[in-house]
Amino acid sequence: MIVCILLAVGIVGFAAYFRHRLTDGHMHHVNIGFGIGNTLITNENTKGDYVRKMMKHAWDSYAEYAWGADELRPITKAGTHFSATGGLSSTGVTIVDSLDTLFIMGLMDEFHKARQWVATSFKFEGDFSVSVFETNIRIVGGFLAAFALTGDELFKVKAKTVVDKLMPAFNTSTGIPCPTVNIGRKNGGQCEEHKAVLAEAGSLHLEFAYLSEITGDNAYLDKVQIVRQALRKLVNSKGLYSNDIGFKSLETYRDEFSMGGRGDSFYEYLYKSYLLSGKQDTDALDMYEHAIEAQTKHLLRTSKTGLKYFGQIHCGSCDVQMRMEHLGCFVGGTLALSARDTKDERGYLQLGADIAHTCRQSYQRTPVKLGPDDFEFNGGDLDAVSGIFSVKAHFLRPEVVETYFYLWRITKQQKYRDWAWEVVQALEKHCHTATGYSTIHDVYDSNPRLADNQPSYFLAETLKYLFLIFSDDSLLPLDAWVFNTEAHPLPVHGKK
Ligand code: DMJ
Repeated sequence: MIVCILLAVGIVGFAAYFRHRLTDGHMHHVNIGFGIGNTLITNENTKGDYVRKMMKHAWDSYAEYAWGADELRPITKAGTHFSATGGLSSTGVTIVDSLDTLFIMGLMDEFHKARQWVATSFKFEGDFSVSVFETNIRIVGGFLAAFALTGDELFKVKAKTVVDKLMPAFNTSTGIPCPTVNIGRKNGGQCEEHKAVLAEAGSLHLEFAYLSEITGDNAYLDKVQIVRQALRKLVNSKGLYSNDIGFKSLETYRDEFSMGGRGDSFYEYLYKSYLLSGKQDTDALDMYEHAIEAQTKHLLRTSKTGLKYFGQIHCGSCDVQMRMEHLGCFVGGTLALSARDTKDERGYLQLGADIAHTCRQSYQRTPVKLGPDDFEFNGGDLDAVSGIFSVKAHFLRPEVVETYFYLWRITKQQKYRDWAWEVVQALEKHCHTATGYSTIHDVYDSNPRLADNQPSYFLAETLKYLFLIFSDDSLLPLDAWVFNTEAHPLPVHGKK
């Protein structure tokens, strides 16, 4: 009886809370799937609430010391500039990247302050070049998710304004965009680079497709369809895609293959484009399955101690290097998410779980219980630890907790929540400062030096995935929302 009363009070309170949130200010009601099972919002003692406090601390510190700058330097207590999205001036990347996390966590005062800044101070103009990829995943993705969650037209307008300035990058002979574009010049200026990067060219589809959907203008989708068809032609006889590709002519510059940086989100976007389209885009699924099959055949290795990982190839005649990057850990989640749409559901799911296990080992085998940026597999006790040429820093990246998130949602095995909580504790112990969270120099140092950077993706992705792991599945259900590679949720076609 008491339980029923408490439950009823909780449901009413919870519903009222979100009715208030979703109808506040410029927003109209949008169903983002909050369910009555989600008690995290009102229960102060939960792990989800704890993660929300981490977000508030990261955000408040940014707001106090770096407001309007791209990212916070928590030790210097100053703002820093991220040239990939803003040339010489800042575009408030942390603000735009954080909008949806603030909203999802119910940090509404902070969200409204961020919205106000977007309305009055966000500028994307000047005679400078930006990275098409970084601008797309962080700024465009941030605005689009904010629009999808709130229905606030301001965010749609901002997303369109930014993408329209990226469009000249696609005026190449292949349709593959120039990696950077001068946003101050009508024709985009001279494209100075000679080559493009697979992950960058291949990680535009979700945002451009959704922008076409909400504006009714197919110009955006058309561009990325052309990119897809061009990339498709670059596959080699083994079914592998090189990370170094041409955009002036269809060619590959170097046989570099990996699931890590420079390749990673190309694979992620193939599957997620299928998902976002409401499973209409079967071309994307087909390319994804073939690409995973080829990567599995030619790059997947099992270490002597039984850890599975995707190795890397750096030249045509080179052997597979026995190393993996933190960035490549995302694939455990994508494999798990995609499993049921593939011809080998059990195989994909198992491999996703194996990658999660390997990536956790890279965290477990350090004194600080946070993983290095890359690690090697040399046999015996040296598996999944950094070598002499590895980057031993921890950059507050999301990929490992991202994989825990998908595996938790899909398998419901408690260990993924436990592993995520281990990460929370390690972050608190080693990266928490009085003024935000900091990357650290060396995860093999039990008292690591702080590296003085709080990347925007820590707020956009790492904290969001951690929060969602401890939330109910009805908060952004995976059959209705697709997360872009910066963890910005976009609604599945036909579900909203
Ligand atoms: C993020 O900006 C995105 O996840 C991107 O796809 C690659 N890596 C960073 C964070 O590690």
